[in-house]
Amino acid sequence: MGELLVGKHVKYIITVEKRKDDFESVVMEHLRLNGAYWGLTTLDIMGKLSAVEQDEVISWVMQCQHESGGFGGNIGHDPHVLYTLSAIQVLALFDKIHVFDIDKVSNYIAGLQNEDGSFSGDIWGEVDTRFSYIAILSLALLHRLDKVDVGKAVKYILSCKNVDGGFGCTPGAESHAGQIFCCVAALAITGSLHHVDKDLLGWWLCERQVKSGGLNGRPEKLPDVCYSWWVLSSLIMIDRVHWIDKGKLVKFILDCQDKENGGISDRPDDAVDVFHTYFGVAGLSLLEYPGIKPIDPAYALPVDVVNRVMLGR
Ligand code: GRG
Ligand code: ZN
Repeated sequence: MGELLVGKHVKYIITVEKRKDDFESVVMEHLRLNGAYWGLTTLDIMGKLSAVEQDEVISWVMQCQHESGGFGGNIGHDPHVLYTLSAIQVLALFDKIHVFDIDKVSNYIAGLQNEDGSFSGDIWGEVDTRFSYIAILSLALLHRLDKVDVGKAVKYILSCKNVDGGFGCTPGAESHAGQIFCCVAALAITGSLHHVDKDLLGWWLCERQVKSGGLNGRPEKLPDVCYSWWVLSSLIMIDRVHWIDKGKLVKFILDCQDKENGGISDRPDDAVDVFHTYFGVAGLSLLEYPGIKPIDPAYALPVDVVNRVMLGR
């Protein structure tokens, strides 16, 4: 089995951050703040966050803020909770959350809660359990969870639970590993995991491992490195990670590396991108791969950053 090519991945992430005109950068333009979170968190858990110019990143993040208090994916783009969370996470990595006007940002997020406890992603109103997670995580990191009705938020998430133990994006929607991660993590952050049938959900999640060792997101689908995050973090939160073959999953992730130019792809021999590089390295962190910092499965940030932000340590 190969090993994690840390030096090559660091170089790949830094080059993607700087390149502005190649294919991936063009496709990613509207998601740049998400991309910054993926790339910088990956660098941090590999112990290489100092390789980026911190002041430049923070100044650019702050320019992505809209007058409503929310953040867009890039300068001049419309605000959305997805990018607002990335902005908070990036500043948390650099221990710079105090740079925000915390009440302004948290009022923007709290204003997106609906009467039934659900959250919209932005003013256009799309509702999804992804946005429940994002709102709860963002407000927790800002110490402003009291600005929303947490009881109702939890009730809405539970209304998206299915008979297979999983969760979907809205009530009645099919279980999907990505949505399961969002719902389980939101329940973990709010201290509500007792509402999850851990054996039933753990069974559904561990069945996601296929012969190659990789994980898929739903029955009959292809394995993909990003599910090493969505599935594995969920299994850890419900204390059932010993139900999968960890060694085989490590091998699957390492097999998805571009051994020449760095970066990790969704499955062996596909093209690499920053998203899958993050989920590959973060997955290895959850699997306790040597030399990689531990990442928190609910907060999706390095454990030392979470302790600093949440406990002031
Ligand atoms: C801070 C980690 C973090 C997340 C923020 C954006 C978000 C919150 C969560 C997204 C959860 C989600 C729905 C992930 C799934 C992404 C994905 C690979 C979707 C593809 O689904 P399909 O059905 O692909 O097109 P499959 O794999 O089923 O073929
Ligand atoms: Zn993927």
